[in-house]
Amino acid sequence: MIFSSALNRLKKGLSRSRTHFTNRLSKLFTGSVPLTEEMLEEIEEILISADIGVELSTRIIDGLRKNFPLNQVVEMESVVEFLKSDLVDRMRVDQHHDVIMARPHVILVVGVNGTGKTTSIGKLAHHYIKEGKQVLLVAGDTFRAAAIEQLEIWAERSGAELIKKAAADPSSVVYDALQSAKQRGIEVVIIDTAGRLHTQKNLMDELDKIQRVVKRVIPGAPHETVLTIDATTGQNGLIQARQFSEITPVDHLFLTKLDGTAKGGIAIAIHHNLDIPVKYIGIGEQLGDIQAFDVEKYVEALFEVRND
Ligand SMILES: Nc1nc2c(ncn2[C@@H]2O[C@H](COP(=O)(O)OP(=O)(O)OP(=O)(O)O)[C@@H](O)[C@H]2O)c(=O)[nH]1
Ligand SMILES: [Mg+2]
Repeated sequence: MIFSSALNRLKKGLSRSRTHFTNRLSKLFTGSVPLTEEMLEEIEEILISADIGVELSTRIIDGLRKNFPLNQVVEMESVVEFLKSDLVDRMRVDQHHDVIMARPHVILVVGVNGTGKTTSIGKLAHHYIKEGKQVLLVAGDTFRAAAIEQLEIWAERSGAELIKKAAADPSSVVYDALQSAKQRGIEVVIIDTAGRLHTQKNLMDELDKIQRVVKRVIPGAPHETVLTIDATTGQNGLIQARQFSEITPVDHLFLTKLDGTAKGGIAIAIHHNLDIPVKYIGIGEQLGDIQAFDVEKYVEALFEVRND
């Protein structure tokens, strides 16, 4: 079978998760063995340890139990096929169409410190610029030292423009940037923000203020509020996503660092538990290491038996 290069890159990015899943499953299914209760428990354990979450893993195993009689010989491939289609069915949502209607289309990127906001903004800029769009980045992290320079580097790499303002209040930078984008007919504006925890009231208030300024300058904006979640933080990522989305409106997630975890199941857990779709995934530190989240491809890559 010929895979698209995007799928190959996704598989490479998810190679740790894949090894984790398939190695453990293959150990269970050596030779033709009848299915036992212990094997079902072990499969459940594999799912849980891959960050899919206890509740969902239990449901999946209940389904397996109904479909595969105990004490009968079962092939690993049929179990894997069952798991794949079960996961895909559970996570299928309306596919997001990447339609950009408004001009400027405003994307606000928020999240906890170090989860990959600035890097993901560089990747998003690259993605839109490849589509021929004009992209403006806004240095709305005026909090952390060197944050502006970091965004500047991503602007250069991707070919996006940048609006920054030294020692300014983030909402004032955002205001200036949006005015300028409006006047110049820029298509996509992506706003970087400082890392914050849901417990930091002053910083969460600041985010509110940014949202208000955006709305005031461009009614209907932000068109997307994206929350970055670091996949390597496992179930903590799920907690973060829940806490954050309770305080500020979040349209979808950018799940970062999936290349750095053996537990790729967190995408499934977040989808299942929070009903906030994962729109993008990050699978590396380079500009091109971004993919639109595609449930089928993702599950396929997660379970692919390694032969490389
Ligand atoms: N492997 C890998 N690393 C990533 C990915 N996305 C981001 N990183 C790394 O994660 C680290 C933090 O990324 P930043 O983009 O600075 O995160 P941030 O959320 O902007 O951080 P603050 O502004 O400090 O809150 C950097 O070392 C990035 O290279 C990814 O998809 N894969
Ligand atoms: Mg940053």
